[in-house]
Amino acid sequence: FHNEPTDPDEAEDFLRQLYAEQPRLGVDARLVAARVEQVREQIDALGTYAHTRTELVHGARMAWRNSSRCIGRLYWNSLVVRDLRGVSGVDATAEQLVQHLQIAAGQGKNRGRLRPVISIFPQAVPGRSRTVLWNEQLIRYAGYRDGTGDPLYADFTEAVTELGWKGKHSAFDILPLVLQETGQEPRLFELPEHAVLEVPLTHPDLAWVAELGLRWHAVPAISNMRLTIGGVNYPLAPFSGWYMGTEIGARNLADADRYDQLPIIAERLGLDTTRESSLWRDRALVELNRAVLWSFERAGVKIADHHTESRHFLTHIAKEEKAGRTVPADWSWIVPPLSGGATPVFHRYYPEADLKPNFYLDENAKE
Ligand code: HEM
Ligand code: NRG
Repeated sequence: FHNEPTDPDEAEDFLRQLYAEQPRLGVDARLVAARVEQVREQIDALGTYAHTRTELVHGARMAWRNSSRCIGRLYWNSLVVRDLRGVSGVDATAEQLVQHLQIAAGQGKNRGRLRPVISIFPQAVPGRSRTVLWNEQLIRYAGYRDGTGDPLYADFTEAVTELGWKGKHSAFDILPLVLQETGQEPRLFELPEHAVLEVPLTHPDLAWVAELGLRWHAVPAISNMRLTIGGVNYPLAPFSGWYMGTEIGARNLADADRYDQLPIIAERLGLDTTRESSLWRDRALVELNRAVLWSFERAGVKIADHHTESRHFLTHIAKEEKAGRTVPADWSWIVPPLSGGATPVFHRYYPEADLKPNFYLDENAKE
């Protein structure tokens, strides 16, 4: 349940690291020692302690920096941190989640200029109830038993249907948020249209791609990972940046157990799907990924291609090493699912340390 008392040694490690790597905060050794002492006293008395605003902001950025599976870490130090530690209850939480999506997508003339954002809700406190979000991501598409939509969310869709939700039964129905106060019934919150930026897919050369009716949402906002900073757990801390095109074009729309579009595209391309050696899957993948990147770019919505993002990741490693830090990374997640060997991240290994602060996936958050 992750609301055991805070480990004081983990708190101390974090505080010492933070104030050592941020000399600009002007906190000298004596002040760090005093802060460590104060935190130990708070933990003794209350079972946990409260971060200062600086500790929260920098702790969240360090958690991103330590995320071994993330190729997008070059911009870790500019993460926008929303301090929502004072927000609880299903209604206020839902309102702030909607606001997260609006800030992340950019507003007014900046709509489409995506900004990396994290919204941090109250920390876990021993014995205290909290507001739980069921959704894995803030924006996801429903999946129906007849195969319509995203099969990955068929169980979730069934669960919200039992709670009274009714989808339009299109291939891209946005699922509602499900929020639950400990000990109470879950409540559904439909995302308002203005909070969900989406891009319909077209293709630079193949006009028929538009007829497939494919689309994807602009903001990937993971909402089921626990943020841990200095021994304090934040069970609800959704974060978002922007997509790398392959996440959509080589996985979400391509996987056989997701939208499974490769056979459809290969057929429209007139390829020989009876022989694997025609490489019809590969050719369909390339066209689908071109469609994703082209459509987002034309719509003015930030997206990254896997070649550029791979180069940025190596730049990130070089910068970090200059700062005296190693970059833990998980090869099998870092290497893109398309043209792996054509990107520079493929041709090397990475240290695999589990550093904190970090994000962790807990067992199914609901119930
Ligand atoms: C995973 C890219 C921002 C934390 C990933 C993955 C990609 C990616 C491609 C692998 C996803 C998969 O294979 O399903 C990016 C890009 C960003 C970005 C292009 C643009 C700014 C962020 C931010 C955070 C973050 C802002 C947190 C503050 C993570 C974490 C994972 C991850 C924790 C692992 C998720 C899991 O275990 O399921 N990222 N990311 N990323 N990213 Fe990033
Ligand atoms: N593959 C998932 C999203 C995982 C995280 N990716 C990001 N994160 N780009 C999907 O929805 O396809 N981010 O915070 O930008």
